[in-house]
Amino acid sequence: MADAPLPQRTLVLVKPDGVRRGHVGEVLRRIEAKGYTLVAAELRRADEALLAEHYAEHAGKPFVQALIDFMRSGPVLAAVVEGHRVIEGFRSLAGATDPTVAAPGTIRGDLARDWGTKLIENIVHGSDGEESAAREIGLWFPAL
Ligand code: IDP
Repeated sequence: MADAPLPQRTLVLVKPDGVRRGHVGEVLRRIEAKGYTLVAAELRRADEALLAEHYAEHAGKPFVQALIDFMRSGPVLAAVVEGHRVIEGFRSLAGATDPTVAAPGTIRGDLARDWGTKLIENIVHGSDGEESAAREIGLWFPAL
């Protein structure tokens, strides 16, 4: 008998704009409706050190401090989501980084817009590869 495929995990964050605007339930609903499994979920206030690590790949970019400040502006819902090809699948649910061009039907396309600020506020984060997923899950949920 063939081995069952190993489930994959990704880190999802509902960013402070998503929490403030009441979209936590809608984001989780879409994840579950798609058929993925929630492994952990917690409303958290992230500190500067965690966020600097989380966004280490953006260190030095002009928007990184504004991004960290925004991510500290209120609670975030951090979640670990599991399923075959979930990293790619959640990014597809999330849509393009820029909510103005994110396709309707996606989380960002349906729930976010450009507010004219320097920072792109786009409701959710999802890990962008297996290596970053493992690193980010280790940062946010060290006990998993
Ligand atoms: P992603 O979240 O779609 O993977 P990344 O390029 O990893 O996009 O960027 C991380 C986050 O940084 C984005 O979700 C967005 O909030 C913010 N961001 C990315 N590029 C820009 C930019 O050019 N200006 C302002 N904010 C940006």
